Amino acid sequence: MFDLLLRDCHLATMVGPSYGVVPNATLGIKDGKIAHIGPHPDFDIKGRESKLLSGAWVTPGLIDCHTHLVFGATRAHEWEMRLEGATYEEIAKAGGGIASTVKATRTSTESALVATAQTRLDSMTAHGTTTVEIKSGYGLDLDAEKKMLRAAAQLKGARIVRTFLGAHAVPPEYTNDRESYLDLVCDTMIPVIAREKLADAVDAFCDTIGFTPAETQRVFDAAKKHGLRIKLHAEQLSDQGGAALACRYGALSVDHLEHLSDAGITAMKDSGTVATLLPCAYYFLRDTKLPPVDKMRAADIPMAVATDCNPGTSPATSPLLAMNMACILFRLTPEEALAGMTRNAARALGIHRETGTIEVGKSADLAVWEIEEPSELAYWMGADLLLLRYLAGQQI
Ligand code: DI6
Ligand code: FE
Repeated sequence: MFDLLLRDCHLATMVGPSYGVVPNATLGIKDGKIAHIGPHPDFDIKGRESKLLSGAWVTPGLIDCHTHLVFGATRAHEWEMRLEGATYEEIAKAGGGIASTVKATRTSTESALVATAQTRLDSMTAHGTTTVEIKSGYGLDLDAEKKMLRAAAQLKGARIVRTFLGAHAVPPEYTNDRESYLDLVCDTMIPVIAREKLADAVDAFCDTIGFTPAETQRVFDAAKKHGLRIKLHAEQLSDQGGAALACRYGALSVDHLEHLSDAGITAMKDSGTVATLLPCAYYFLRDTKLPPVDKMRAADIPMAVATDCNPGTSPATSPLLAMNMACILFRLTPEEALAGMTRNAARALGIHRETGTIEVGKSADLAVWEIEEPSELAYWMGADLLLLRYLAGQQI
């Protein structure tokens, strides 16, 4: 006896080619897990509860594997400045950019951070997200970083995976002493975050307005020493060789990658590290340097797609919009875009044994859609296609 049966649906399992489609299916859920995949109708199968989906499509719940969802205030005024010609780097150098969000985040209460992030998360989940990764990195001191990570854990309606991004920017009080800020990140913050289990992974921003490869390496050494996984903002605004560096440390993912070089591709090939593409940030910055998607595909590098939701470069919440942009701007196929928001996003978070595909034994994290074929998930722009969402077998 199953706890729940989803009957008369089509499955895009994302296992195998062509979306891993199982047409006319019955899906059985028990103890929060996918327990049965079979044909419809199937009169022998019994469930405590049964839902007739009348030909709707079921996919794995969407996984947004790169966001900065918790932050103090929007930066709409800077965006207006950029519309009038200022660049992201210019604004950052003039004390705006990440630094202005740091100010707002430090002065926000934890409950205010929870409330504003919850509103954004609600808009993500309304478009099918069941797992969201959330980075710190707007606190940049131990208390404010911990406040952000605690706020992230209080959000409701999705599985939350937390990443410590203390090396996002050098905070204003350390402008003339970067070395001491890195000491603080590596010798104080990372050990505390690891001990108090406030994050699963450590990320850094390796770029001209972020941290050098040598500084990034220090952060990675500290993460490794304290048993935390590694991710990296790499090759977003310039080529620093960050992807190759992260691969040497067995990173879960390297993210952005617009400026990834051939050497970076070679380093990523067969490394197991996922390439996370963030087309909404590319769009919002009016970037023109495309990530080398053809070369990634040729090298069989798994590609994930995420919103990068943040106040400066990507005020995006819809996973479906990110998929659309991945297709239109980066020329992913709709199937690659969906794999990027499910199977490969799970790998980018190291949770692929639990979620990311529809397979017996995995958590019943599912999205049910009112569409005729799975490519429509990347095709519509801003449509409300979601009918139902399940997290570990519970409708939410
Ligand atoms: N790259 C990004 O796109 C975000 N962080 C990063 O390192 C932007 C963060 C911000 O501008 O607030
Ligand atoms: Fe980011």
